[in-house]
Amino acid sequence: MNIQWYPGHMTKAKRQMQEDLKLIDLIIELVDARVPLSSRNPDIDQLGQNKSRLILLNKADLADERQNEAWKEYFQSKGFYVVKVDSRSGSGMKMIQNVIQEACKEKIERDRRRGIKNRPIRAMVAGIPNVGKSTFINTFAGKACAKTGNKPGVTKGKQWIRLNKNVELLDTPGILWPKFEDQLVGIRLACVGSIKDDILNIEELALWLLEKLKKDYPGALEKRYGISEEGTPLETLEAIARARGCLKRGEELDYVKTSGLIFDDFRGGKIGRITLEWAGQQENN
Ligand SMILES: Nc1nc2c(ncn2[C@@H]2O[C@H](COP(=O)(O)OP(=O)(O)OP(=O)(O)O)[C@@H](O)[C@H]2O)c(=O)[nH]1
Ligand SMILES: [Mg+2]
Repeated sequence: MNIQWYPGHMTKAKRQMQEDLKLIDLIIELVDARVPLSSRNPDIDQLGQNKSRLILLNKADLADERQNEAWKEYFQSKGFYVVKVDSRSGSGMKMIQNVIQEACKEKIERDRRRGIKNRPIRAMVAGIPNVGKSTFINTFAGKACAKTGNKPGVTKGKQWIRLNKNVELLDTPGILWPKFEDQLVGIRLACVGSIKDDILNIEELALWLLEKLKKDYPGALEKRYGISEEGTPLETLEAIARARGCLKRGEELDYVKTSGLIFDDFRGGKIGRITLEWAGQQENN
């Protein structure tokens, strides 16, 4: 399967982010909990040197809870602070305030030693497209936030959102790109809906997902569609088509329609809480 994906403005966005990073203490990096490595940008660790780092496993509500825990440990072992969140419901938000203070304790201490009082922590939200940056900012900042306007002495036009007296958020999220040269990364991102459907072959993608689900989450398809999971991925796709009456004129099975239905269900969490990339098991992914 060949996923062609040419994001525009990539260099420009990276340069913009490099500029923005000069203004901040902390990077809040959102990853998709269902594909925590594939949804990261390979440059961010290098770009983010010398910054405090917080990884949010976003869309944790759609991912396998056992894997959420495993990924949390994985990233913690690499030196990141980590919080599992559901930005839509707001679950996990309360914890973040405390974790931010903890992640920036060196900066707070440095300020204290220099006699600087109450300088807020400045944070930036970063992540690949569709990972939930806007949803997170809206939920986290909530109604209580106020835009603090342009700050004198700082690059013109930058808006800061004051979350409370301790934290300010740069209001333009840093948009990054995943490692789209890697086919499997592309496939996983397409499955979770981070790459537009119309640039890939949805039937091939559905067959990949069905095989994956049967291997890693046996019984999930059976439960959702009342079908047997025996047989090839194609046979499973056909069984789902029949179970859901996805037919073209003349009783022919409609593979495209069936594939679309499977992805709607998968992305909406209706097949269960599923993680497509398991921590510490590269060979299984
Ligand atoms: N279930 C679930 N859905 C989420 C969560 N966070 C975001 N979403 C959904 O994911 C989709 C993308 O969210 P956005 O906030 O627009 O993502 P973004 O990163 O700002 O996207 P771009 O601006 O395109 O880069 C929306 O449909 C959100 O409702 C979450 O924690 N759980
Ligand atoms: Mg957005």
